[in-house]
Amino acid sequence: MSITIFSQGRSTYRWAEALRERRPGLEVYTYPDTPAPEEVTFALAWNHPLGVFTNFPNLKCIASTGAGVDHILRDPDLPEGVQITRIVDENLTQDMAQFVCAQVLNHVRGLHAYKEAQQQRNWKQHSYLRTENVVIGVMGMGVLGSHTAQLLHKLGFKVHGWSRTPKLMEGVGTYAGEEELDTFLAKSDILICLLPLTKQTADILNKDTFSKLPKGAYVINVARGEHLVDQDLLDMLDSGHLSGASLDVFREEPLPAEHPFWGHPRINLTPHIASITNPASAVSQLLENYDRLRHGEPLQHVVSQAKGY
Ligand code: NDP
Ligand code: OXD
Repeated sequence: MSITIFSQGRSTYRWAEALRERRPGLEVYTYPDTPAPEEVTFALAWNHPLGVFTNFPNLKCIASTGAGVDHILRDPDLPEGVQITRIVDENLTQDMAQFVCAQVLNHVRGLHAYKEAQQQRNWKQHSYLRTENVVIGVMGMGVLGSHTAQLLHKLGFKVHGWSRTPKLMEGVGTYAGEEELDTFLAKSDILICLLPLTKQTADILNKDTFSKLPKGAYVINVARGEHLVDQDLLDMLDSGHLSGASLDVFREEPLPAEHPFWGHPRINLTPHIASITNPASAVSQLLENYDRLRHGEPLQHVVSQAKGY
């Protein structure tokens, strides 16, 4: 039995190092340097080359090195019967919630304006919104969304969430399913997307969705670039219906230099850093699953391939 890391666009070195440090003697390879493909039972994956797993006949588990698994499930040639797992990590959860709070506070306190004003040596005070007068809608009330909603609630915002199945959360209003989406949107001064990317959620941040938000709403997408219809966001910003957006994820990453988002005055852009999995912190759950697999025990954090998350 051995572990192989399949990753494009993200470094494999820290994962290999963390695995070897925590479990000296463990056979860890980095694709394509895999001497015996038939020995590989456990894969760590981020944006792997599509179809590659068909060359590994004894693969039993593909573990995403992130919280999302869309990059694995988009492969049409996944081996039958293989289990897919994802990272659920306290640090990742806290980092996401803190990043979103930072973006929200930056928006409600209008801090961008002061950066521009500083460059012009312009001393001018602006009024700002108080937290209790702002309603925040969180799309996706899973591990990351529910923690983010709770932290925003603690800061004093009015918060409500939207998910596929109904939830009960103290201090946070909840809506579920397509039938409650419009009511949820109509009340969201700030809309945060923390949905997984699935067939049902792709392109969900579109003109129709935005038009149901109150005028002047602000949008934060920290989930996946494919949730957002780029041109619809630009149109709604230019029409004045939306006041601004914070984007951390994009259809194409790195975002191409000629993309209009780069230079847009009302878009705040970060390079997919809202919350980054730290191998040193997350490696223990991967090794736990590796051991469970060897002992024929049920794995943790398995995703439903039917639901897509
Ligand atoms: P979870 O699987 O824990 O939560 C997903 C939530 O979305 C659940 O509440 C689920 O509803 C809801 N949902 C799924 N499908 C629908 C639908 N069709 N309609 C309404 N709600 C739906 O995921 P996480 O919270 O762990 O992560 C969310 C996403 O965040 C990841 O998939 C990833 O894409 C992104 N991410 C981004 C990072 C970054 O740095 N930018 C870092 C980490 C993750 P229900 O509860 O009813 O099942
Ligand atoms: C993740 C991510 O899914 O980094 O963890 O986007």
